[in-house]
Amino acid sequence: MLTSDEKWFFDHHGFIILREVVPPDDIQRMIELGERWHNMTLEELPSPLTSTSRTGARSPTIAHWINHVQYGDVVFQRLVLNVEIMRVIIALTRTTPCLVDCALTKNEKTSDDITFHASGQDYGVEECQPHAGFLNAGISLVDVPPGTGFVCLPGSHKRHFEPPDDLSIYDGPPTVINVPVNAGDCVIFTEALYHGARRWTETYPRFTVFNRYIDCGSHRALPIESHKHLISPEVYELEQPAIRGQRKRVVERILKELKQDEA
Ligand SMILES: O=C(O)CCC(=O)C(=O)O
Repeated sequence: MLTSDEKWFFDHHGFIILREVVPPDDIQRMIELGERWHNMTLEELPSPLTSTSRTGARSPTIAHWINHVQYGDVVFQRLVLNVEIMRVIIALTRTTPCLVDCALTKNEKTSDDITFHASGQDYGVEECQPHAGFLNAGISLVDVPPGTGFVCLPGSHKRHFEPPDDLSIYDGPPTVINVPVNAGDCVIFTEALYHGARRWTETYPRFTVFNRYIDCGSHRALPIESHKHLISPEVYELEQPAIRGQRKRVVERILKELKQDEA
């Protein structure tokens, strides 16, 4: 499912970039919904959409995100099932992915930057296949020029040694790299990789969809049974607990489609 170059790149860097994987009409629709929902209060958001960035003791200038957007419009369900993205997610989760979050984030010039953080230490290679326990597919809906947006410490997902405390997201290569992308590009990274985001610099807002997956297991919040009718059976199944050795029907369908494309 992954080419030799992709395996090498992911193992070496902790992320992979997929270019132009989302159709322009879908990007436009997601931006329109992003503009609409981000102008709403928590109470105004259509149920079951919510925002954990607006609850608790978070900074008022944090880059806000809206969770459960796949229940808000089919365009986000198409993104969850995007074959190019799922090809990589299925491979890196050893064919047992569980969708645990689907969030639409808006960064403005006034939004806080995001310092380096990482989660889990479960990156590994088994029978020549890289795998990760917690993956994030960040799909950019806008062009993100060099100098702003996603940054990481390439290779830090191996976690053999912890990075020094004094590294800044504004440091440069070779330790820190910034990943410029265009609208429709997707950066898939393991959450074990130290990553963050530089302050947004452009006049238009930065919209990104972050779809998160785990390799086996389940998530407490998903699926949302009371709103199951708002998502397709395939997205519902993707949110179901994933069990090692048991392939979901949606995974089988995508693998079959990929095989047919190859032939
Ligand atoms: O905005 C970004 O590109 C990074 C987001 C991030 O740090 C995260 O989702 O954990």
